Amino acid sequence: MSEILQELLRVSEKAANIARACRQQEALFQLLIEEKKEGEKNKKFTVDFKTLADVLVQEVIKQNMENKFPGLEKNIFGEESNEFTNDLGEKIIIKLCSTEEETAQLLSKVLNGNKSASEALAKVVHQDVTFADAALDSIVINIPQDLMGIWVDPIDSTYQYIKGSADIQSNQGIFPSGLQCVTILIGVYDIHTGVPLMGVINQPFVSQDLNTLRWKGQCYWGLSYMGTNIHSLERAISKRNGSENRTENSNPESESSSAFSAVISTSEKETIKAALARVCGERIFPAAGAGYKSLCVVQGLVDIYIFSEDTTFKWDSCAAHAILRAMGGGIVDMKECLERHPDSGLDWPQLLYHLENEGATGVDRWANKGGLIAYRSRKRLETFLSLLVQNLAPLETRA
Ligand code: 2IP
Ligand code: CA
Repeated sequence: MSEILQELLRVSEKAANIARACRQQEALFQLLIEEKKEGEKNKKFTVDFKTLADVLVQEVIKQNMENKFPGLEKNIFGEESNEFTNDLGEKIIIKLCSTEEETAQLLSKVLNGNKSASEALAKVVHQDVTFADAALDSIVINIPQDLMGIWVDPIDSTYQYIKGSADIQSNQGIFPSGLQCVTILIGVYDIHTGVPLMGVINQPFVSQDLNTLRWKGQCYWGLSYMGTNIHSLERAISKRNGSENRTENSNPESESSSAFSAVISTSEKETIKAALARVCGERIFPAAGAGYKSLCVVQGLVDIYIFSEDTTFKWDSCAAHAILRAMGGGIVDMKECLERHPDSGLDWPQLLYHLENEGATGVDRWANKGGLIAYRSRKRLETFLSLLVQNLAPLETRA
């Protein structure tokens, strides 16, 4: 059923258009600017515009999927609720109406009558988008629809989105901050086993045309189901390797002894950073956005994305996890990896997506509570872990 994946790609592109429109269209951009002014939040508008953009993108994804695959919407989950209350105390459910005019009217209720913004937003929401990847046309895969759950992160790295820096320099291809760190994440998992099956990462702001100031984006996908593993980087990798037919990973196992590189959160603990410095030397890259950091692993810019805290969630990791699985990698629970005896012979503890954390409430029910490590090559992960354990041990006993 690559039809579902094709549709996910299309709706992710629609979502990317909305994200770009909010930065590029004057009426909408003004609302984002308002967000930036400290202390003025919510004074002018009933809702944070950022929250509205997030919710709207999530609803667009949900309702477009529902239109094509009725019933699927009840298995689509995300962080945001689509219910708002306006100044008059009216409850407003944000949804796509059947016409652009109706959607504009609904949006104007939460935007306190801001007509130009509501109309601009409704226009882009209702715009038709075509998006296809020829590589997907040839694949016939039947994943039963009622087996699929979907995690959506409509705009990951919202802080960078609002801040909107367009002129950040990358360090060896990796952006520490800026609009490049913004991603739209859609991950499909098996509702019975929690294993990720399909993933789409759309990066709406990759490069900007300095004449028109328009942004171009890029989209990555992967599918891993019953022995079929395909992903969007396959062709780029085979071209780089000089053979069109070659389909394996760009990161051959023979590289296992070369130096490691990692992306980390800017809020990573000092003890972990110190241990990582011993393993990776200079090749540690702080970057914003959980989705963006995992994309750096997908793109082969680094070996590892490691995070020791419990502040990423299922919607942050599911899409990248599916793509990495299709590439022969994965995302594992960091705490469990470190507690495991290296010779246990057990499989690495992959993150799963179908079960809530016991005893947790609110968003924490869906936290990746043991932290995470994302990787492309299992062999590399194993070598990395043994080095990390050796370098953490003396630090931890000293602490
Ligand atoms: C956030 C966002 C942050 C990330 C955090 C996510 O999602 O990706 O950047 O923190 O874990 O939950 P960090 O950048 O330190 O890795 P959102 O932007 O959707 O709230
Ligand atoms: Ca997020």
